[in-house]
Amino acid sequence: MKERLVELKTEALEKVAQAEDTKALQDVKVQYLGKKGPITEVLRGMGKLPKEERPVIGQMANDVREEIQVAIDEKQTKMEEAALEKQLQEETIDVTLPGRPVQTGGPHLLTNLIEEIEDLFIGMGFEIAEGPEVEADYYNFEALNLPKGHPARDMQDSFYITEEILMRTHTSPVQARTMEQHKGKGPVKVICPGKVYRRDTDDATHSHQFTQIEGLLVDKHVRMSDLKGVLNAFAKQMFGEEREIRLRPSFFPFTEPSVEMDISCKMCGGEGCSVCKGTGWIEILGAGMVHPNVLEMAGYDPNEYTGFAFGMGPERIAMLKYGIDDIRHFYTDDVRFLNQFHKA
Ligand code: 2NL
Repeated sequence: MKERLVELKTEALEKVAQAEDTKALQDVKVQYLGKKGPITEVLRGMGKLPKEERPVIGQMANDVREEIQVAIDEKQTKMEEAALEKQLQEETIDVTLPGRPVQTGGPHLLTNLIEEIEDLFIGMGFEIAEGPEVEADYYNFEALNLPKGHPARDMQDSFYITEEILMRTHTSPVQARTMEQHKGKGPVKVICPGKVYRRDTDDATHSHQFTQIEGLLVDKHVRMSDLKGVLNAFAKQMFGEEREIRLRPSFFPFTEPSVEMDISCKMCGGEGCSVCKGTGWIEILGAGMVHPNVLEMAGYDPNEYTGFAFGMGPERIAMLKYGIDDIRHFYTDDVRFLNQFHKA
């Protein structure tokens, strides 16, 4: 019986050593230490032994049982440790790896351009004024010397909401409101940036929604030369000290006289090229002396007060400045376009 027990022990320990996973180890345990296992069998057969041998064999069987159990437990612990070690190896995080780049947004190029223009005029003592995009017909047209039936307020060209309310077609109504608030007293010195709306079919040069910046100065003794001085300072700061301006006669219903301002072309230095279409000059904005009717409707005495006003299109200026060939780029939000104007 002793030999049998030694044999069982050797066999069992061999199998423990060979077990490659927990399942195999569990099988060894059931096979050798289970109720129907060979050691239990040895213990059962002890009745046939001489009395004095029973405790010796009993002790030996228990020792063998104990030894196998310890071997199984040790192996089990080793396996668990190995599994944990493997998992730790596999899940190691390399903290020195560079991070994934985060996509960051930023102000739209028109926002940046408008703020740049605002800053130049703030530097000359102007204030920023804003107003509603859904506007009364009165402020959008009537107060700007465009009475009902005037050919320049074509119903077909505006988004009307009711007969008296529309999407503003320019930012001039903000200035009309600002003048009204000053109750016939000067000075008024404002810059009005914002979105405007026209009923147009969108194409490379037209958009049903775009932006505008207008300026207005009303006070006693304001003259055309004041307008020219302010516009000249603006043009030089915005486009470069070497630029020259010229004013050409034009027409707007809300100014008299009216002018258009050109700046000398930087591309060709005035020689004539494709940007200036061979003229050496590029049109930048429209302006003029505020029409007496407009002053009067806002509550000013046109014999006492005069003013100048101007208006420009940030899209047009950006297109000239950056060589953008399609106005729709500003509004289709293609990041490949927008990112080119991302400031660091
Ligand atoms: C252009 C021309 C202009 C004005 C806008 C204005 C506003 C008031 C009174 C008089 Cl309240 N005038 N604004 C004057 C002249 C020209 O805009 O080409 N804009 C893109």
